[in-house]
Amino acid sequence: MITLHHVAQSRSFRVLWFCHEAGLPCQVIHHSFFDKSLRSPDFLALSPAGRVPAVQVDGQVMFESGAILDYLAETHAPQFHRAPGTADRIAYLEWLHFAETIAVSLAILTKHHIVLREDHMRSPTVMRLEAKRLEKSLLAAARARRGQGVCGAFSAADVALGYGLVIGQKFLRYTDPALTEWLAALTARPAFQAALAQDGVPQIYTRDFYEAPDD
Ligand SMILES: N[C@@H](CCC(=O)N[C@@H](CS)C(=O)NCC(=O)O)C(=O)O
Repeated sequence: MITLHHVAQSRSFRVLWFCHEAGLPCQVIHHSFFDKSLRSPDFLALSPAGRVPAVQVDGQVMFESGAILDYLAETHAPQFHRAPGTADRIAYLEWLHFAETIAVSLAILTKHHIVLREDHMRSPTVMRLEAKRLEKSLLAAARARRGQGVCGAFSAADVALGYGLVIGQKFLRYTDPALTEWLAALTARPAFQAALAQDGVPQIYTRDFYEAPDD
């Protein structure tokens, strides 16, 4: 049994989704960004910077979503892993980690659209620039797909990237078929739908779309 410390719509969704893909039993502990529970000594013992996800698995504690997916795939779901020496190993590592390149753009956009509440703190220029960078990154991943995923058959890298594609819709209107077809394929997966049903009450993105204001 995996215990997942989770906040709805956050990167911990990657782990929740992966557990459903892999059929791994997972107990979800829902947290909030607003009640200081992520700053409690108990939580900081699991995740030293107070971030989600954190998991308890195999008698160990882990933080960092990419590392967690890689570990779970390697140890519990080898069909979603690409081991050293296998053909897709390099692509697997590249895209698993590139998912954080995408997540950095999401974090910047989230900060400027949502976290910074006063208009004078927000930058429409940063909003537009980062949305462009996000689109380029998502297109790079979308065009790397071969069949079910960026390493051929579906892998942990596709879950990590897929979270970025799903949340990216809050800031970008997808028109390129590479993005719309990828999104449709991911969101049609039963494991994605099962994870979504368990995600919890939206905490971060309460609107369907965040428009960059004109200067
Ligand atoms: N690279 C880390 C990022 C973790 C992270 O920043 N998580 C965000 C939610 S998406 C968080 O917990 N933020 C709370 C905070 O910054 O205090 C990962 O992928 O696990």
